[in-house]
Amino acid sequence: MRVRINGETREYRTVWMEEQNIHMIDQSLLPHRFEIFETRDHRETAEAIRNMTVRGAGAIGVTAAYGVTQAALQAPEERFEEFRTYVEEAARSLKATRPTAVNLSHAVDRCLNALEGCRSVAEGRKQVAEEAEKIAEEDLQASKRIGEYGNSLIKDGDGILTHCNAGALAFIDYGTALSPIRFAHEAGKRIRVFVDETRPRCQGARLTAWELLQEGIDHAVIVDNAAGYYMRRGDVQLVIVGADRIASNGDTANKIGTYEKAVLAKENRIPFYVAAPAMTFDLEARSGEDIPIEERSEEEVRWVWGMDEKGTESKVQITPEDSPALNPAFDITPARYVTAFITERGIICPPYEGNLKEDFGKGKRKI
Ligand code: RUB
Repeated sequence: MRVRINGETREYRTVWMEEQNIHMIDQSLLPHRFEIFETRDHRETAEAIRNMTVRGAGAIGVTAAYGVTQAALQAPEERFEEFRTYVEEAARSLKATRPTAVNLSHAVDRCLNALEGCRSVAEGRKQVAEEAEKIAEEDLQASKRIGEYGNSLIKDGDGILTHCNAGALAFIDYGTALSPIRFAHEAGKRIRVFVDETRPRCQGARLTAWELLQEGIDHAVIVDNAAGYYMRRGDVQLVIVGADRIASNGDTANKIGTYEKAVLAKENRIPFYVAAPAMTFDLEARSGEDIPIEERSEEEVRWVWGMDEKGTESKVQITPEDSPALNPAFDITPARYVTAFITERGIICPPYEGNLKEDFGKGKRKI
């Protein structure tokens, strides 16, 4: 993605590996500071996923795959079976960091599956590292294809609403929901993006707005409760969101608040698209009921982080000291609200049960 800092423009991936270290854009500091965070081993990597230094379904999948690679490269064991046990242990802890986005467990399982048939530690290390790079490369190609397919749904002059951040930062580059928007912009279509702020962590206000600004795409941040107002006024022609896990019937888990945007879109006869690669489908989940929803700390609701007028970063409390809060990180949008899925294999329309092929959501469960 294009990043402009101090008058200089450079291309970055969200996450990449150099020797045994994983480098990632520190998403907890944006938009106020652009810094690269480095992890030196799989434990630090698991912590970076857990505390959301890196976040977004695709990005945490690739980061976890690199984390398994770190474990494979750094395993002290010399005998293959013990080496495998060490790597599986690390894989288990990486998988436990965030439960909803299935990309993470699919990516970890693919790296473990790469060990099948290996007979030496050296071979195991090579196979895991290659599989992780393959996942990163596939992510990149998938998001470009999603952009090309999704662009065909966007017309000159459209207003597009998006929720959370499903852009380059949520992937390796390009992203899912923002990829069609980027392609449409590059094709010269005049579009305007309505960016839901996405409380409590404000991935829309902080990350999506930052990305669109970097790309020079017309946008406005709106409070989460303003979406219906703009839909009803006729300012929004389509909604595109990403996904963290999609069940075989098309029920979709995405950032909390997605469900109500989908209901509002249907009420206002606005198409509601979910952009996601095959890796985000979990055909073993029969419906949304089978998708685990991550509950995060109530502190994220009670406190907000930002920059004051003097340019100092600070955290302020916005609730009474003793009020408890609830903080589900995702919700389920029933399939009947999803007009179509934009995937790297094309646009998939209902009925989803029949139209989602078995090879969606690859990653044979391993641990
Ligand atoms: C991110 C989120 C994004 C999806 C889509 O949640 O809900 O919309 O992950 O991402 P969080 P992708 O910020 O809690 O990780 O574009 O990677 O499919």
